[in-house]
Amino acid sequence: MSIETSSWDTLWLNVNIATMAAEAADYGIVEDAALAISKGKISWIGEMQSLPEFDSSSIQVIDGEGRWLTPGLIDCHTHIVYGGNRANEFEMRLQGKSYEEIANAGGGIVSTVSATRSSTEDQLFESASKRLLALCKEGVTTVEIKSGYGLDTPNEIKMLTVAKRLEECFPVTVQKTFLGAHAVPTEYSGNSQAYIDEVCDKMLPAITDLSLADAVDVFCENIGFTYSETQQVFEVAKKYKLPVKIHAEQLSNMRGAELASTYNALSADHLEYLSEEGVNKMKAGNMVAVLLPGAYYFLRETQLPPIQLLREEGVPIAIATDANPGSSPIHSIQLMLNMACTLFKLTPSEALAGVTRNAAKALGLEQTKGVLAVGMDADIACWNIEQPAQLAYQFGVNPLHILMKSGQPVV
Ligand code: DI6
Ligand code: FE
Repeated sequence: MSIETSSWDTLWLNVNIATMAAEAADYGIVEDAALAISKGKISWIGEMQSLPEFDSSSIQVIDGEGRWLTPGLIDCHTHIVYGGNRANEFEMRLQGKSYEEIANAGGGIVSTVSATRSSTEDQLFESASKRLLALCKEGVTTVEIKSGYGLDTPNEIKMLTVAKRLEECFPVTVQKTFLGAHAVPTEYSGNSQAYIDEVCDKMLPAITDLSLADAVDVFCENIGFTYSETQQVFEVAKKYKLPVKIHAEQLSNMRGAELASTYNALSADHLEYLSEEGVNKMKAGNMVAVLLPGAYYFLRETQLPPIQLLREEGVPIAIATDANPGSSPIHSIQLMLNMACTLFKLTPSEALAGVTRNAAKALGLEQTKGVLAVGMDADIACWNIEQPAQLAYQFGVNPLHILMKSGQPVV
């Protein structure tokens, strides 16, 4: 079979590749390999010895010198657009107050809502830029960003507009998620049903009109929204043909993941208190389990998600930062790789799949991202490592060598 090399515009030589292909064992390794790119898509992958003849005068050739390529990393659950910070609540928790107690006393999410409402779009853009830059520097090429600190129509629109601007200004794909049902704002205190009506009848339609959301999320929790309130939001999302996701079983078992499975949700996230029934429903619903070791760590949670059960049932596991000011003020995907292994006992290969292939699926992007294979987007990270397990094993020295977005090196 002759291979069409004339369309190639970029070629990596002398690399080892962790393709993360689903059908391959472990990392899907191709050693001593080359990878060609045509117009932002991967057009050839194989061993150096089977590389066809090519015209080097018209191709940008990059000698990888034995380094490793992986798919660009995907942080599939973040809240990086927000005003202020909650270091005071961190101190309160260290003095013995729980996350729930602080939330119930008027702190928590609603305190970030005040700071976000009083910030201008430019101020939010500037603070979120720093957080996004930290992620990109660690190899992230796709990020999900949630709203949920505006909690009224103009402020939710402001947050999602910032997320959209970030995509325009950074070499990163941004998936925008509407999380209007994150907390009950103070003006609706004690009347969560009226707030849910506002989310369903006003906010979601306005945001859909502006095409500002790729998905809809709900915080289903005793300090968030009930099973039936979550259901109401999901019904409206379904009407607008928006995929749903859920913050579920983080602090208690509300059967949120089960509910989400009946709406073909992309993912259920957190899941420390997920039951066996919940695991089975997630499997039946073809959902991704997004685990968030940063929140588990920062809240000093001790209840582990049912990892072995998820693994046995073949529910894909993704890992994300949950970067947010309250429960995970952590903007490091590399640290999450390490924590997924140390705290959740994932293998380094499972952890890497969690920020590549399975994270893509959690965002509905599995047709184009998360795996290095012919036809996929050329979002590629090149690492100064000797074996892929090093990505999860070490932390603090950034091994990223070159990051590529749609076939273009990122500066
Ligand atoms: N669960 C979380 O971990 C974040 N949101 C949520 O629903 C925390 C948000 C915050 O505390 O500001
Ligand atoms: Fe979250």
